[in-house]
Formats: sequence, structure tokens, C-alpha cells
Amino acid sequence: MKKAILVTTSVVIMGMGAGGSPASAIAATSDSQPRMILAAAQSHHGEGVVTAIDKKGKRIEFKHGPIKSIGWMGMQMYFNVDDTTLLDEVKVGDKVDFEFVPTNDKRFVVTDIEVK
Ligand SMILES: [Cu+2]
Repeated sequence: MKKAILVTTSVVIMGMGAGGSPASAIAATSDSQPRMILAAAQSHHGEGVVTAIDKKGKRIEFKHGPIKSIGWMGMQMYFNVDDTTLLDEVKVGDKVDFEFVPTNDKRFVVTDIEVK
């Protein structure tokens, strides 16, 4: 439960950070439905290497290590990215930490990427 609250907070902060002005914060509420779905799911932390970036397809591929919180072994796979500005900060070959949430429609959506 604590984790879900943290996710909600970080999503709100990210939403504010994208535009900064109160007007953009209000505008952001118009697409609040996907954010609500994200906030309801548990966030998972992964570490890996960026192996492909597909900006048009709004997805990124990582070769990631085991992610115990979701019961995964290490593997190479694509994740969805709703906020494609995250893709501007990385390139293929970067070692990264990333956060993602499984959604109700069975996608794995990356919510944060940090280059190591
Ligand atoms: Cu995987």
C-alpha cells in the first residue's frame, strides 16, 4: 500500500515537471485515466542495458537482470512507454535503472529511466 502511494506521488510530480505552469497541470488532468491505472498498480524496479529504442512504437527494449518483485528471470524484452520524453534521455547501450508498472490491459509501462 505504501508503494502505491509513492507511485501516485511520483506520477503527479512527473506530470508537473513536464510543463511546470499551473495551466499545463490542469491540461494534464484531461488524460488522467491512464495515469490512474498506472497509480493503481505496483511499481517494479529493473536494471539492464538498452538494446533498442522504438519511439514511434512508444516502446523500449532492455536486456534486464532478474526482477524478483514480479518473479522474472533476466531476459531481453520490450516495454511500453507512455511518456516518450523518457526515450530522449537514453541511447542503445546505456546501462540503466528503470521503473515500470504492469497495467490492467497487460502492458508493462516504463515510468522512469535513469542512466547509470
Ligand atoms: Cu523481462
